[in-house]
Parts: sequence; structure tokens; C-alpha cells
Amino acid sequence: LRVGMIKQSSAGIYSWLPLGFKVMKKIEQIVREEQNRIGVQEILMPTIQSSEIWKESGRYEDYGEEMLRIKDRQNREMLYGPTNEELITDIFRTSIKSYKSLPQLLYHIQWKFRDELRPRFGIMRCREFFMKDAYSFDLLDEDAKFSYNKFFLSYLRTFKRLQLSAIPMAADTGPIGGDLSHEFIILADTGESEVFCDSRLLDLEIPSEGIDYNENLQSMVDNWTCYYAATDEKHEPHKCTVPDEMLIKARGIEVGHIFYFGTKYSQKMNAFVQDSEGNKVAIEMGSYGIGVSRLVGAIIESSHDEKGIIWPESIAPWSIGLINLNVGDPESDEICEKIYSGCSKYSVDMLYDDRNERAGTKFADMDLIGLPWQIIVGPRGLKTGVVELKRRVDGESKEMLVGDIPEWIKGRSFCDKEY
Ligand code: 5CA
Repeated sequence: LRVGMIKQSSAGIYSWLPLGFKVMKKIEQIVREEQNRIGVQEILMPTIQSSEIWKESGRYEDYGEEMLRIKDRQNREMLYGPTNEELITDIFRTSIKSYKSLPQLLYHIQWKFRDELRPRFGIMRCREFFMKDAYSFDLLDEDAKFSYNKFFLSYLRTFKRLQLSAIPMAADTGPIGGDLSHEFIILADTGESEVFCDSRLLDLEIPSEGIDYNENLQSMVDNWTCYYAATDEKHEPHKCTVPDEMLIKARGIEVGHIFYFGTKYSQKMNAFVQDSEGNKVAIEMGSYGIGVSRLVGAIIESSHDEKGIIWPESIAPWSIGLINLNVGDPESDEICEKIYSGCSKYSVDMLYDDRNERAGTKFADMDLIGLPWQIIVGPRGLKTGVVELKRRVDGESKEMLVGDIPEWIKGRSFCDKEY
């Protein structure tokens, strides 16, 4: 709120302003790339759904007050989707009839609405939020577990790219259902849930390069699930054998949640396929969520100092902030324009602070919005062609010749290509 990334429009409902929206789009893109990498196909389902399919699954009543129910002008019962198991099952059952078309992995990134009793912590628990939800359809239980494992490992990688260490923990399944489920939790003092986990989980190497998703993934997943990790609903002190000095009791933010619920929806909604012997078999399903809008807040919670936000480079709204300390001085303006246009050649996101403000205000604002790098053009540089390059994370700064900036940019990871 302080930075102007979001503005509340009513309880638990927010508008996304330029800076916040830019960050959310970057997060969304990383989430999308990692879904595509494991062969999930992107679709887009509507936010408004018919109540019919929810009556079929039996969740129209079960979902209770959290569901926002609407009537259209024909008096038809509609609802704003809190999740999409029913809608995707309906799409599946009308398109896929044979085991030969399996597995099917589909996802979309879309707004959801849950009429939370107590929306709080801004976008962390709001009523309208942006979620990536994926769904898997398999013939056999073992195939479905393979799909589940694929998402499990892909989530570790996704959160690593967002520079978060998210720990998978055994979790309750709530209204989604099923009995195999993991929440992905990042540890933060401001987290909503209490969590318990083995400290060795923090040292595990996250598989990044070279996961062969066609391999048997169970052993890779076992590397994680062999250690105790549970949210408060699932924590059983008498079953937890972790020695006290190795048990972390902390607060955490849930940024993702995966479920394997078998035939819960397919049985009730008649989503059957034919197997190789011509038998009709109810499809095995799982669903996999990531809180894209919640991640914006979660990343700030895990990466800030007393001056403000420290964005990881992978999702920073701009990679570099350019501060002109002598706005209006033709020489200073010219150097800044030169740096700014030079950067746009390399498709690097740069924010140019050309406001006529005091130096102190400019420094404080730039630190507050947390861009990874700052280029400061002060009075000295005008004579010598030297600017200051400052790194936000530790405040370390060095001098650099204006002419060397393009070389430096080319060497950084945020520079993808030269036009
Ligand atoms: N259909 C399943 C998986 S796709 C599902 O809806 N799972 S969920 O309920 O766990 O939500 C997925 C993720 O959305 C959560 O892990 C959380 O990061 C995010 N989320 C859930 N509720 C809210 C909320 N009220 N505000 C912001 N983010 C939320």
C-alpha cells in the first residue's frame, strides 16, 4: 500500500496499480514457463460458472458461505468460481473418451473469488485473488501419482526461480478433498499458519537443471517427504520423531497446494473413459494451485529490510533505477537520456527517476520500491563521466564510467538479448 502497488476497492478486493501489476505479471510468467516445461497445456476458463455442475459434484451446498452466488436475469443460479474442479471435469468428459488420449494435464491462470469470513493482510488473504490452477487426468492410480510427483518437483523449481525456499508439508485437503496433499510453505514471521518441520529440509538441494520428467520421480520426491514437515492441522506431536534441536516451529505462508483426490469428481460427474479392454473407468484426478497474487506479498515478506522491499532480480518490476540528481541541468539530463536509451537497446527494464525532488527523497523512494540496481548520476559525473552503481540488497556501491554501462548490462542475467 505504501509503495502504491495496490489499492483496496472494497473489503478484500484490490486494484493492481502499475508497479504491483508489473511484478504480478513477472511472477505469472515464471509460473507459466514452469507449467509449460512439464507439458501442462494452458487454457482459460471463465470466472462465472453455472451452479449445475456444482450440484452434480455435491459441492454447491458443501462450499457454504465462501461461495459468491449470483442470479442472472433469467433467474439462473450462477457463481463466481472459487476453484475449477467441476468446470474442468465437464470439459474433460465431453472431449476425452479413450485411455489413448491420456494423460491430460491442463492449467489456467484466472481470478478466483472466495467470500472469506475475515479477509486480512491485504492481498495475502483477500476475497478476489489471482491463482494458477492445474488439473491432471490419468487412467490408473500409479499414473496419477506420477502426475502428482511431476507437479511436486516442478513447484520446487518454480519457487526457486522466484528465489523463495518453499517447503512441501503434509496438509489438510479441506473442501477440495482427497487424502494425498502437500502445501508449499515459505517461512516468515508474519505467516498465518503454524508449521513444524525438520531443519534438514532447509539444506536440501532443489533440483533445478536436468530433471528428466519422464523418469520415475518417486525417489526424488521421497528425498523431501522422508523428513517430517506438517502444518498445524496435520501436526501430530506423538508421531513426530525429530529431535527437539532439529525441529523448526515457525510461522509460514502457503504459496501453493497440490491435491490427489482420485475419482471424487469423476464418479459423481460421470467422467469415464474406456480402457484397453473396453471397460468404463472413472478418471483419476489431481489439482495443483499456486497463489500468484499472494506471492507478490509473500516475496516482500521474505525479502525486505528497514528501508523497504528488496526484489529478487527474476521478478523485479524494473531491473535498474536511474536517479538523476540534477534534473533540469542540460548536461545531467543528457547523460541520463543516453544511459536510458542505451539500456532500452538491451531490453532491460529501467525506471528513470527524473522528478524534481530532493536527493534524500529520491534515494529513500528508490530503496523503498526495491529495484535490484541503482545508477546514480550526481554532480561529479558531469565532469568525469563517472556514475555510481549501487546494489540494493547490501547497499554496496562502486563507480563506473558511463561508457562501460552497456558492457556491464550485457554481463547481467536480466539482459536476455541484444536487438
Ligand atoms: N483447486 C485447488 C488447487 S488448484 C485449490 O483451490 N487449492 S487452494 O485452495 O489451496 O488454493 C491454491 C492457492 O491459492 C493457495 O495455496 C494460496 O496460495 C492461494 N489462495 C487461496 N486462498 C486465497 C486467498 N483468500 N487470498 C489469496 N490467495 C489465496
